[in-house]
Amino acid sequence: MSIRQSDGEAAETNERGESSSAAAAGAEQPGLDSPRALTRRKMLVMSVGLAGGALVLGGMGGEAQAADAPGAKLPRASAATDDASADQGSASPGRAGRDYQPVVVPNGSKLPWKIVGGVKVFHMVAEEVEHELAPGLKARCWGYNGKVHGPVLEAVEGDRVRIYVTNRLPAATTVHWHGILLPNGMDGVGGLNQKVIRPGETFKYEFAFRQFGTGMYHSHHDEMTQMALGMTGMIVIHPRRPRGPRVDRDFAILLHEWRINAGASRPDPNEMSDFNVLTMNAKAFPGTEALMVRKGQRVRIRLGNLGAMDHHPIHLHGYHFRIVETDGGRIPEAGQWPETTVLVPVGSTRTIEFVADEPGDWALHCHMTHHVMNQMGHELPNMVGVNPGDLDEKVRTLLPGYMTMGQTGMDMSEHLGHMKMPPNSIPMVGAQGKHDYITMGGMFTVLKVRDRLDSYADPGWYRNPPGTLAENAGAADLRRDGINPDAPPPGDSRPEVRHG
Ligand SMILES: [Cu+2]
Repeated sequence: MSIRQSDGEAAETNERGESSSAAAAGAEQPGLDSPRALTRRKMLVMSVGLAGGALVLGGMGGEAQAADAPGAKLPRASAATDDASADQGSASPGRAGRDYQPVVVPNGSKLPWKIVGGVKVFHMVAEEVEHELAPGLKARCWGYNGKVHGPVLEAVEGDRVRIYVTNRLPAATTVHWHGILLPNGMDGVGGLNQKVIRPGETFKYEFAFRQFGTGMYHSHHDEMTQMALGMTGMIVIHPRRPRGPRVDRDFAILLHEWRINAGASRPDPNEMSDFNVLTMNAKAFPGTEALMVRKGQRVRIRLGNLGAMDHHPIHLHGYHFRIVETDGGRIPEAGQWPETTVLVPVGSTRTIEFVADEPGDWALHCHMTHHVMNQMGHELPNMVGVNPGDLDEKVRTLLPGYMTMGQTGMDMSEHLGHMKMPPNSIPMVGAQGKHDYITMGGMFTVLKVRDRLDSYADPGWYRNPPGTLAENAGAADLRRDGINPDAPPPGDSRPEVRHG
């Protein structure tokens, strides 16, 4: 079934929003400024009006940021508000740039929409997708519209949405709108709220967003299988009127966990506890895209978790942030407290905000240390402290290329060059960083804050100003500060310990 526009006059589309992160681009929709569109909006205002919801200019939509795509030019300063919208009411379908600052989805995309008769119309297709979780690791997953996870559904408080869901899977499915206030029959629990969507069928969901904030969507039929294979996505609903300080950068990251045996081509939905691929927007580091921010910008990061079993304490380096919102709504300012780690439980969203006032490359990662490992890092015998002697040579007569690993931990940087990886698998840890090897993989990404940015394309590694980088101490430093590196450590009074 197709919802390609049947009413060429009335429909407006955001086809450009289809590509990665660029739905933003939705800021300039075809037809936005056509007299016809304005007339239509006026009509909508009258027919759909939201009580008390006059559009406040200079708020969320005040600084029209046309695009958040990598490479897109940054706005110089606050742009003038779209005057054409000055006489518009609030319940016409919300527009990027005018009504909201588009959300950025690292490694992800946003669901295109069109407006038909005042309703935002989306079309989701549940289907199998070959997805790359990190360079060198692909899996046959289930997702939506060719993406894993599904594209972010972005809308504005008060928007009425009609969402078609076509099932191109070999199994029945449904879609549940997690955290969204809606009529019971639209809630999407297979069997309880609706008939399941059988293969080949298209169902129609329709409701108005009575709220703003961060929600999620996911299959609610054979949940264990379908969510494990990737059938999840985020919902971002911007407020119709500004609430709280305006943000300059608004990111959405969905957390997930997978069991993909090395060499296997499908995630294993039967896994209950031993997940070996941990992802942000379905990418494991080094596959994760960095978050680019200009110094001084106010940043919002929306985190969601639709993994099977694990809650993730997501830790941000370099900043103190506030948790401003859950999937149950905005937290009143008096109820917010400062944090450096936010626990994102399964089936929840948490939104944090902070002002990026310290430049650098800052780690943003799950603090469960096994969640920043990739495949194969978890099932090895404990070899720490073991001296393999000539074991390797002996074993190599039986197993060419054998190498004992783990005697000093899991820093594999020395071995990567001559390690033979099984096909379709990724090293258990990290990637080369600017200064050395980064021994984290999985649920790890980087927040890149720069004094100046001409675009949101990745600016490369941070250049530390002189005197602000930890480095090898010189003998002169040690002498000056009266430190003998060969002496017992200060405070270590054990008589039997002799160093050097
Ligand atoms: Cu975690």
